[in-house]
Amino acid sequence: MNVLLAILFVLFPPEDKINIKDAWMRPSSEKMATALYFVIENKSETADTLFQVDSDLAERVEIHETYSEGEMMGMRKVDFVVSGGKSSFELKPGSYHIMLMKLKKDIKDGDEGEFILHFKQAGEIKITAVAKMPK
Ligand SMILES: [Cu+2]
Repeated sequence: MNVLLAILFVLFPPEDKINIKDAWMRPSSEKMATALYFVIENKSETADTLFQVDSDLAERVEIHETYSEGEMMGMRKVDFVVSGGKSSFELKPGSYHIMLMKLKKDIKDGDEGEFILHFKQAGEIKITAVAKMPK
C-alpha cells in the first residue's frame, strides 16, 4: 500500500457498506423447512450481490423467489439477489427469502440463529435472526 493510501485509510476508515436489518425467521420443526427474511441496506454507491448464505441450522440453504403463474403460486431457487447502490432490498414473505431446508433442530418462537451472508463486494457478514410468527 502506498503511503498516501495508508494515510487516507487511517483518516477515513471504510464504514460498513452493507447493513442487515430486521432479520427474522419462521418457527418450524426438525426435518422441515422454513424461511429467513431481512433487509439489505446498501450504503455504498455501487450495487452488491448476495450469492450465498450459510447456516448450521439446516442441511441446505438456498436463495428463493416467489412467483405466480396464472393462479398458481410457487417458489424457485435463484443464484443471487442484487441490492442497488444507495438503496435497500427487502426479503419478505411472498417475495424473496432464504430457504432453510431439512432443519437440524426445531426452531421455536424466540429462538435465535446465526447466518453468514456472502456478498461479492462486502464479503462475509454475520447476522443473528430471531424466530417469530409473521404479523
Ligand atoms: Cu422458498
